[in-house]
Amino acid sequence: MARHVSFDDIRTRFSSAMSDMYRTEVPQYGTLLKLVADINAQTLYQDARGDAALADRGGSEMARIEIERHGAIRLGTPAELHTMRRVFAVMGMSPVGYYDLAPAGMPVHATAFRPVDDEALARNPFRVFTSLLRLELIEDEALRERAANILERRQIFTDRLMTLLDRVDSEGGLNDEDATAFVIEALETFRWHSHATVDAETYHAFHQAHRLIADVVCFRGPHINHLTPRTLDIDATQQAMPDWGITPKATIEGPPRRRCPILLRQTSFKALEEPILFPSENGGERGGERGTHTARFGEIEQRGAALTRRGRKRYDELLAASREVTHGLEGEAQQRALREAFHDFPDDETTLRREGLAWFEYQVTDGASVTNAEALPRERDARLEALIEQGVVRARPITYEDFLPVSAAGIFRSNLGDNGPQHYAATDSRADFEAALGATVEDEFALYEQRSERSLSACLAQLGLASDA
Ligand code: OOG
Ligand code: NI
Repeated sequence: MARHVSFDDIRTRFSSAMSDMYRTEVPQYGTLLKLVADINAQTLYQDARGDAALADRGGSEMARIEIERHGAIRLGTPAELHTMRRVFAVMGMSPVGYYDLAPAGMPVHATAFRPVDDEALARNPFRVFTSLLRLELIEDEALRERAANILERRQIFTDRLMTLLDRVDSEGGLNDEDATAFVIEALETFRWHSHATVDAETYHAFHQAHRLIADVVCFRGPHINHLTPRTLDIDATQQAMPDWGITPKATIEGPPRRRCPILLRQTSFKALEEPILFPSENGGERGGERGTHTARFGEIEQRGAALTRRGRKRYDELLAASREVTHGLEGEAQQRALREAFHDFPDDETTLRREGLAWFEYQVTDGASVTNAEALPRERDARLEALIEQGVVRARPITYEDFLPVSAAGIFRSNLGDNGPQHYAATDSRADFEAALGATVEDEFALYEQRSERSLSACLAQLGLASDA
């Protein structure tokens, strides 16, 4: 029997094919890639002459940055989400986290599909923020039904893709030829279609209810709406964007600039106004009315350390409190106020670790060994600190691999405008989402904790120390 291609390889083939497709569809994305590569090279160069903190993060972290992307799609029905989970599973991507965007005025809830184990993340941490439309939040009953009927009839996956998914289920994987076919077929689902599937009047009715509804309901599939490269210096990238003919949104989402970056900082450029064609009277695709649709945009991100539950709670509190001082501010003034608001959030790795605010992973320093195990503290945390102090063990922050709901809402809003309700009532819809998905979403905090624990146990074992002292 022919050998199966690894899910990691399929993910990399797919993300690279998607990047090529998006570059053709949205040329500004190609410009953004060049700009980010430029800034990353400069940052690495400066860093190599400075404290070498980045290069120090280990070869694999640097190697993945060149190919690292996240994208986003918006699905219309539970069945679509269910099949999408099967598609991403073939790329070694699992649903992590639940994001309810209703309180922020978006009639969707979401998860992020991404690889979860260390090795897969190091190879290619491709992620897709995947939203599901919540039709029940449309108030107008007739409109709600119209949307449901339209979505019911569409098929966003090709027949060949469905066959290949069944093959994975029955045979456990795909051979090279099938993997190639899989990438081609899966890409079809993410492709942009300039032909709307509904007439102009229907489109405008959905658009009026919420622009997001028009975007999800009126097209043949869930076009990829952005693909985001990772920059090592988001402030420098944001600043350089206008010189490259790109206009960024006014504020960077997420935490302020810090010496020790935490979580995720993001900025985007406005969605393009693209020509679309409505079907003609007789239902044909030719000669219909012309219109425009804004859906697809560009985004950049900078990633820092994953925070523990405790650290995240403090981040959420400070961010909420900062609203008062950042309100109405833009650009540098907004960032200055935000930095001020985060003043008390520790900004050195040692304190972040000792206070249990960020996740770290541990590694035995090259050639190091324990000379006097008896003299080490017995209690685990104290023992770890002693080993770090003695230079036997090194601690490195674990990169945040997920998303931030408040930032995501900001990204949605900057591209969809502020029409529609400012917020929908928060209801506990996680169970509905998981029922549609056909799986529970993984807990991001548990994943970071396991990663940290695993690295610590490996260190202690390597040093010949018991892990449960
Ligand atoms: C998704 C917006 C969220 C992010 O990076 O936070 C997102 C969307 O607009 O569909 O991609
Ligand atoms: Ni994004």
